[in-house]
Amino acid sequence: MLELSANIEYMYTDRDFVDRIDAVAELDVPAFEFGVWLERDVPSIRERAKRHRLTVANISVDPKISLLDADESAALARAVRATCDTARQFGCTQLGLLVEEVKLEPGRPWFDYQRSDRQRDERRRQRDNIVRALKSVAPVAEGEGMLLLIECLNTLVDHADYFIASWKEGVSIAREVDSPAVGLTFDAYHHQVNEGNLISSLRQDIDLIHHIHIADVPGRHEPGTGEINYLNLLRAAKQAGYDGYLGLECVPTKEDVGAALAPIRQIVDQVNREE
Ligand SMILES: [Mn+2]
Repeated sequence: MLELSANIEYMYTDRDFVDRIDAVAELDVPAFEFGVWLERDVPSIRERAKRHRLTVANISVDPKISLLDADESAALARAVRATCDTARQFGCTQLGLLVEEVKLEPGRPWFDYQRSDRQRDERRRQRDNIVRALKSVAPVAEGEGMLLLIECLNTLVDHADYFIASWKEGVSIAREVDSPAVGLTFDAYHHQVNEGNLISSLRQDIDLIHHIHIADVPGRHEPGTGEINYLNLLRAAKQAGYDGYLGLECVPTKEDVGAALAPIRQIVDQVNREE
């Protein structure tokens, strides 16, 4: 069954962070998620989630550590351990992990790095560092019963210097790590901005996809405001065997968030009813 999870970093931003959980409960969505947690009031978040019987679907590994840098492996292991401890308090078993940014030449599009041998070699070295870093922390996550989910972000609109700009590269990294504790978040918004081909990607690599993020293009607003056909996409996800959360990482266009989310809720209900 597909279930919505509201990302409270993106909605109700005029409210105190913990109070946003009350707003999610009023929406009658079963789960919420957020990113980094070190500067958040973890006990209050836990208490509020429990009060409303809401699931915490996903949090991010914190502090953010660059997986591109081979010297950071001890810091990464510490961050993963600490995040597992926090996630356990919420009953959350999925940890988002961003690999961070290429710092060679900020603002340069990733495909430009293919032009010289030196740049190609540097990118190759950084890619291998990501694989090595993930292999080193995979047993930690596995031992804790947690999933580490890397994510591809778009480099054309929002994250010019982020390393994993293509789904294929993210998949190749996860396949090389080859751990049941390491998979991918499929972010339909980022994927559509950088490369499109959403349904094919999703079908082909569904075994690695443990979480889905949704928003529409352009603008990262709620599904239904742009060019992504969420009925067909979510139907394909369900038919391929996806059975999990759809993290709403969108900035609603309406003050009435419930009204903004009505179309995607209708789509999720419809897809869930289908055989
Ligand atoms: Mn995302």
